Amino acid sequence: MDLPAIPPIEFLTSVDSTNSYLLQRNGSYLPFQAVATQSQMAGRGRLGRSWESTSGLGLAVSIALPVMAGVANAGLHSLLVGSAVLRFVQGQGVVEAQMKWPNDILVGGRKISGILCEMTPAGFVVAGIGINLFHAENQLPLQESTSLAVEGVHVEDVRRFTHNLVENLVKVWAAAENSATNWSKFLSPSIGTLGQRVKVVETQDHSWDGVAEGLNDDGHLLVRSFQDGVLRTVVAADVLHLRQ
Ligand code: BT5
Repeated sequence: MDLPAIPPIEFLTSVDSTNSYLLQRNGSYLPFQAVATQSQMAGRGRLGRSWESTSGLGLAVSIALPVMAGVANAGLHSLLVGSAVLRFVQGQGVVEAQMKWPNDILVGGRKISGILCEMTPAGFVVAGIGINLFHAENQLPLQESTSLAVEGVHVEDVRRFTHNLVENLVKVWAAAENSATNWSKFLSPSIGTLGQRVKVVETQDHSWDGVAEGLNDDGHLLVRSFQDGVLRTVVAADVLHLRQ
C-alpha cells in the first residue's frame, strides 16, 4: 500500500491549543499536516472541558486529516483516531492499554491520552491528541491519569515520537479507507468498552447502567440497560466502566 509522505511537523515552543491553532487556518491544509508542542496553555477537551498539558511533560499534537469518505460526524473520526493512538501506545510497549468509548486511552483505568476531533468546513477534520509522556507518579495532573513514564516507557526523542505517531495515523487512515463503511467491524476490536458493564452519564442528573453490547456503523455505542433490558443507542454521553 502506497502511503502519502507526511508534511514536516511544525513544533511550537508554546501555544494556547494546537487544535485552535490549526482551526484558525480556515481550511488551508495539506493532508496530514500537523502541529505539536510540549507546552499547551489552554488545552481543550470535549464539552467545554480542559486538557492539562502546561507542564512540558506531555505532548499535544493536532493533525489535519482528510475527511473519511462517507463519514459526516466528528464522533466516528474520533474513534478512528482513537484506534490509531491505541495501537501506537500499545506498540510503545503498553500492551494493556484500552480504548474507552468514545475517546479515552486508558491503562488500568487511568487515562494516558485523550482525543478531540473537530470538523472544518473544508473537507478536513482537525484531530487533537494529548498524551502524557514524562510525568512521574507525583506529577500526574489527576489521580485517574497515567503517563508513558509511569507505565515504564521512556520516550527518547519527542520529535521522532510525534513523527511516528502521525505516520501511524496515516496508515490507519489508509486501512480505514479500504474498509469502506463497515465501521463496526473495523473499530470494534479496538474498543475495550465492548462487553463491559458501564454507567452511561447522559447529564449530571441522569445516568443509567447496562452492558455495552456493540457498536453500530455510525460509531454509536449499543448498551443494554440493566433496568429494563432494552438495547439503547448511545450517541453522545460519558461512559464509565464499572468494576466487574
Ligand atoms: C479529552 O476530552 O480527553 C480530549 C483531550 C484532547 C486534548 C488535545 S491536546 C491537542 C489538542 N489541542 C487541544 O486543545 N485539545 C487537543 P474529554 O473526554 O472531555 O476529557 C477531559 C477530561 O480529561 C478532563 O476533564 C480531566 O478529567 C481529564 N484530563 C485532563 N487533562 C488530562 C491529562 N493530561 N491526563 C489525563 N486526564 C486528563
